[in-house]
Amino acid sequence: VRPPAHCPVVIVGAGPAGLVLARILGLHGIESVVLERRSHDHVLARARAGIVEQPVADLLDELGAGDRLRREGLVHEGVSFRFGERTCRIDFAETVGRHVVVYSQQDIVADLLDLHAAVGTPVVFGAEVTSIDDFEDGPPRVRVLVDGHEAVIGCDLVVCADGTHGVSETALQGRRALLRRIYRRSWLGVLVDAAPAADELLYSRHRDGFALMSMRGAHRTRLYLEVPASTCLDDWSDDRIWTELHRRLDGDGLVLNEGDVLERGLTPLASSIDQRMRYGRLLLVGDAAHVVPPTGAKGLNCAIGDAVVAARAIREFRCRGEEALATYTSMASARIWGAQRFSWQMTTMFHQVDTDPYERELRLRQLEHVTSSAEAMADLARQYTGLDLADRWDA
Ligand code: FAS
Ligand code: PHB
Repeated sequence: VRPPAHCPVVIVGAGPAGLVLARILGLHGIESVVLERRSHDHVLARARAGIVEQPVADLLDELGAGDRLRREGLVHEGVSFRFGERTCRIDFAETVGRHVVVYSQQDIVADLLDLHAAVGTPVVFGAEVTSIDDFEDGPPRVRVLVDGHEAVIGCDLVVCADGTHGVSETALQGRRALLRRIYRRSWLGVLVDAAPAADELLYSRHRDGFALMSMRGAHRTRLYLEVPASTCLDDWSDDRIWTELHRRLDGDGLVLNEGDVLERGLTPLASSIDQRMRYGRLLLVGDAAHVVPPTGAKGLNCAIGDAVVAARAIREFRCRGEEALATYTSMASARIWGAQRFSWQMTTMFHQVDTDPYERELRLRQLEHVTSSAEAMADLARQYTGLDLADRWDA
């Protein structure tokens, strides 16, 4: 697929945000093109998120990309927190009548790409956007390199769904209203060829650090260890990883099943938000606009929530022009700040984000508080299973 010379909406990035946005626009008869710098195979191979909030799973269904998620995804009606000598289960169904679906981000992206191929949305792989110009005052020009050839695409709007360290960072250099928090901690994540040792996720606050047992279907376990941000992956042999995982997660009748480590990776914990998600005719969605630590399983879900709001702004723009873009940031920010706050709370409760003894005790008491009553657990369950999307895609 070659990029067109002009397209009403250019979307940079074929991640969840860009692909959901292209689908919603297509259903409203608005033409877009998705430009993705990586190959199709690379995009599908990237190990990322694994938890889909109920409202997001329902949205994917409505967009026609939910069949495999419903067939193969695991519906989870609770999650367990272990801290001190206690293991406490948060019952989503009992408290708020909701659930989450365990289904990988790679599979969501694969399902969306299949759908786009079936309906003919132009998704151009190996297309690196090298610059975005003229977006502040009028129709943007998007410069893209495809197979070594440079092309310029004229458009009415450009949406940067290019994740962290994408071209939007360069295009907006020095103008961004960024707030950020660095935790000096990372997650060492492994995908293991062994059945999960329990039916639901287990978040464990251990004196040696946080650990999480998740899963990818009934036969593969996804496991994470809190490590210092300075950690070098090469310093962690499989044996060392297993020793630490058993130390932090075994107990209360649970013993992890060992198996071949199929994938490993490091993800630094960071929070950031661009308080301006719109710059003239350039909109930011997903990780390009904000990042959260994965502890709250919000990154993927927030990115898809942005796409719904951006689609609304684009539809309004086509009727009312520039003024319609003015409300984009405020429409998106309530849900984004909800995810920021919840991710920060989950991260600080479980991780050794500081060495101050008072802070450490306070964070333990916070964990005790959120599991101390039915009301407190209902509040946590509501946030974990998903804040309502800010808008209806088809309204
Ligand atoms: P994405 O980063 O998914 O997609 C951006 C796309 O833009 C990429 O395909 C990139 O190749 C493309 N791109 C960038 N620059 C471009 C250019 N100049 N031209 C063309 N294309 C360009 N979230 C969770 O909830 N749970 C997790 O466990 C979790 N683990 C993660 C692990 C890692 C290593 C990372 C990096 C993130 C993780 N996240 C997790 C967060 C993650 O899921 C993101 O929130 C989600 O991918 C955001 O989706 P998008 O905003 O679409 O950005
Ligand atoms: C995952 O399965 O990758 C996962 C689950 C829960 C989280 C983060 C990641 O909070």
